[in-house]
Amino acid sequence: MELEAEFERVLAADQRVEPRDWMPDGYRRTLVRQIAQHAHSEIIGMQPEGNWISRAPSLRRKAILLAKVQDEAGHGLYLYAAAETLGADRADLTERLITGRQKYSSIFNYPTLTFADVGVIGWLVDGAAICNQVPLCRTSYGPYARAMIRVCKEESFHQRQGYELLATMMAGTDAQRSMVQDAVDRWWWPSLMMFGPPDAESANTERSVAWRIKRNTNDELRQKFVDMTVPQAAKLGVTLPDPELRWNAERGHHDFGTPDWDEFRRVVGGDGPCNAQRVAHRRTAHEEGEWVRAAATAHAAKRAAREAGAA
Ligand code: BYC
Repeated sequence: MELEAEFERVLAADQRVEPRDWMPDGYRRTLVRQIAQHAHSEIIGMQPEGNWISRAPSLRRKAILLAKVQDEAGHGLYLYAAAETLGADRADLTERLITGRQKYSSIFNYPTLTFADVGVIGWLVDGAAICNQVPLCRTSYGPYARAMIRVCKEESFHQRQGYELLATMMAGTDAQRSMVQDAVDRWWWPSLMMFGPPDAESANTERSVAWRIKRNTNDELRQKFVDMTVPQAAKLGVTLPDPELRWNAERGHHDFGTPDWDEFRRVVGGDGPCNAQRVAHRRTAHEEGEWVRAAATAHAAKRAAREAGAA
């Protein structure tokens, strides 16, 4: 009772819960679920853009893309480390990902067909990620909140590089401009789906907001993203593919159409355009990396034995 009261006091005072503090089992389970899913998204998220590293149109674009994809790997590592502070085992989380027992973001199950997709992922997908993750810098679990601070700084850079790439293409030829518009048409609705199902259908939001794990609901953040993106689209000179999109002066927000939630459910359920390919690729990388893990473990053991001998 005392421990629970202390936990509630920490939440009410908007302080952080730390790894050694008492916490309800459901709070721990929810965090492991969300953080693991988030970590898996960063790691799987390397694949769609990684597809273009060897075919980037210039050395400059290749260097930028390499750095960005490498950042995503780093984000995955911070997040797996945050999950470990809750008692999760990283090898077990990876096993759950490659056997389809844990989710990752729906957005990474769509193909990257042209180099404009690299720009649109930076602009829209990283833009959506920022909207979702900036509030998570104030999430109630300390290690997750602290990981998010660095992640958000890097995501802001990613978003800017995407926008800069698109602005360059929009100032190019007609063929480049239509490539950008085609990519925007394909990625707009999946980007809106990143925020999760509508609040009325979101099983976890109410509990997670009460625990201050989530600081906003899915619909609040989706609205914020639309409001933020519309003027950027106008500045770029692209059209967002939604005939219902318009400013609503009364609400002080943009009205917008309804994403295809059947498609969302299909993609989350494993039946998107690239689900099988993404998981198979991750599984192969994991299996082919076995010798690296074995070598690192053997090296650590040898070093520990040498140090024990010297002592
Ligand atoms: N895709 O009750 P709800 C990145 C699941 S990384 C797949 O609203 P919650 C980036 C949800 O898990 C992007 N599944 O859930 C990386 C739940 O299923 P379970 C990832 C989704 O957790 C590289 C069920 O649907 N970002 O940005 O309260 C390059 C019901 O949903 C999705 C994060 O993970 C989805 N889109 O809210 C570039 C951020 N949406 O687990 C960029 C952290 C929902 O009950 N996560 N589901 O079986 C969150 O903020 C929350 O987990 C969500 C969902 C808003 C995503």
